[in-house]
Amino acid sequence: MNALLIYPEFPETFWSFKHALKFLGKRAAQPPLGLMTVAALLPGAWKKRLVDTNVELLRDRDLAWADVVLLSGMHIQSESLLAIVERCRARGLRTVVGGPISSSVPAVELKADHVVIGEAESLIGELARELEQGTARPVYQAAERPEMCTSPLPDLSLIKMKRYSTMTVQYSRGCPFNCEFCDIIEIYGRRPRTKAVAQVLAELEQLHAAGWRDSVFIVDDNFIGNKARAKELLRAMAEWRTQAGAGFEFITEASLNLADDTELMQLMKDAGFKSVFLGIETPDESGLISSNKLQNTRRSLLESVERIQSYGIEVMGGFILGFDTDKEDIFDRMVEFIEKSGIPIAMVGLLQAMPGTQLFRRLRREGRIVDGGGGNNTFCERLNFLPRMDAAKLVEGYHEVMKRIYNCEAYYERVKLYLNRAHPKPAKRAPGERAKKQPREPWMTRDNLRALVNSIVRQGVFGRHQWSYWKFLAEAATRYRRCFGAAMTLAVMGYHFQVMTRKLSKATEAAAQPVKSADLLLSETGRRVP
Ligand code: B12
Ligand code: SF4
Repeated sequence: MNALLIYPEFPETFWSFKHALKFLGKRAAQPPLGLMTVAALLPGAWKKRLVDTNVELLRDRDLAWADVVLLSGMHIQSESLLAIVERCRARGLRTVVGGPISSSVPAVELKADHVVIGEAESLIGELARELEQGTARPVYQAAERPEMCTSPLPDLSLIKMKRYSTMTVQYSRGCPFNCEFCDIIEIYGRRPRTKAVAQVLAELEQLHAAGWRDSVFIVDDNFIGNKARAKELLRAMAEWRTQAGAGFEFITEASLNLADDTELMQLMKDAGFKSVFLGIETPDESGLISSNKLQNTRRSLLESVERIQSYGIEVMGGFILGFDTDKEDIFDRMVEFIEKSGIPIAMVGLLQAMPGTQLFRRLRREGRIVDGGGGNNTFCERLNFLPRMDAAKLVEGYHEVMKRIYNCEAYYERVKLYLNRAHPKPAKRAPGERAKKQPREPWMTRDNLRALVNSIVRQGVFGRHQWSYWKFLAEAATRYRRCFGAAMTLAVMGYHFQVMTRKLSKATEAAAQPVKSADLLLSETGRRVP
């Protein structure tokens, strides 16, 4: 069989990093690890090709070559995914759709010949056999969540590695917490399932052997879901990194209780972790309690963030507006919190009731669900549920928050606050005291240099906020010389968020009327007409 694996295109969103990637000469942030894993699970005798439409074109000759097309994706990729399925159907080509999208969109709406719900490890053998025999069923649902020891080494040979800014490795699936809005725990479960240390090291080794020397995203739902195991892995990663030499830096996602474990933070630092994405959600404790985000309560969120930053780890934060408990002052409180947090990359989104979640079930019981949503909560002007606050006010407030936090000056202030905490000036040595040996970070790499030149041209010469940019650049080169690379990377990321925020404002202006009328419809009937 000739199997063509296709990854649909992402729309332009805050998370696409599109405008920052241009600076680095990259086309997408990360490769489609789900499809690379599926490829490794398919029978060895099958021939495989992978087309990620985010970095290359899907050509008719690829489709002509294929006997079967396997697609993966998130809910947000549905438009592109459906267009590809349609293109295949027009040629009479068999299609299989899997990945997170199949857990959020009903199988019939995906229009594929076969839909796979859940993780591939336990059912791919049966699917492949039945595809060969021509007896494959319309829907396959994984009966159980497989242990991670059954997950193979992803097939790295299928991707065009140089077109991505970051490579990915998955260590665990699932998260022990129980946040009401979360679909992770519905798709991947609440018991963290981890790979063996040797499996992870083999994946890193594979990347190293392929010439990769850059950042690696450990794409776990919650890297510290099982702290004891994470520590064991981190010790091994630190040792591996010492032998592998410079270049590898890690990013991951974790829960905020990371801040409670100094050993864990130190181990992450030693293993080369440079940033961590945390779901902070809201500075309003009643919102955290009502959404069951209890691990974020009974603590100072700001102090927790600062503690993590003090280990040289950048915190990226996820924030949500639209909880039932949100009052009108939530917008100001959110901006104030983000300013004080020193979190440059703050992903503020509108609450979305993802199908399959506890939130969706509750809102449906309360008659407040409008539709299944589109999977995008950071670039949208419509909600898929009836909020407690006036919907138009909520959407307007959200856009206002984005404008304020991605205002050039406000953004650079946060970057500086973070740099001061994560890369403090070394303390003055006492007379006669010898300098401690510290592992030196490269001041400037080839990629950094390329980004810097592009950044000077786009932001400093043609940008809209040249004065703020040059002021920041001057400070980065003098006061923050010790972490100049990190400062410039964040300047480039800021450019993406500034462009996206401008686009968001334009979209709001254009949509101002429809938002209001749709809103009236909501308040009168409790349902928006689709
Ligand atoms: C890394 C990551 C990203 C990366 C992009 C990675 C990429 N190239 O696709 C970044 C950071 C850019 C990102 C962004 C977003 N992401 Co994201 N992301 C992830 C994360 C953490 C890991 C993805 C991964 O590599 N997994 C590892 C692989 C091995 O797992 P897998 O893809 O599920 O594949 C397995 C099965 O699904 C199945 N399978 C997969 N495909 C196929 C295909 C076939 C044919 C078959 C048979 C089986 C099969 O088999 C595989 C092995 O078991 C997941 C969480 C997760 N646990 O997966 C969220 C996740 C996929 N993201 C999610 C979301 C919502 C987003 C955003 C929309 C967030 C936002 N608010 O804007 C954005 C959209 C992107 C954009 N450009 O705008 C949701 C998707 C929910 C959904 N139901 O669609 C997830 C599940 C997390 C969550 N609940 O919040 N994301
Ligand atoms: S901590 Fe994150 S992954 Fe875990 S349940 Fe809450 S939202 Fe989901």
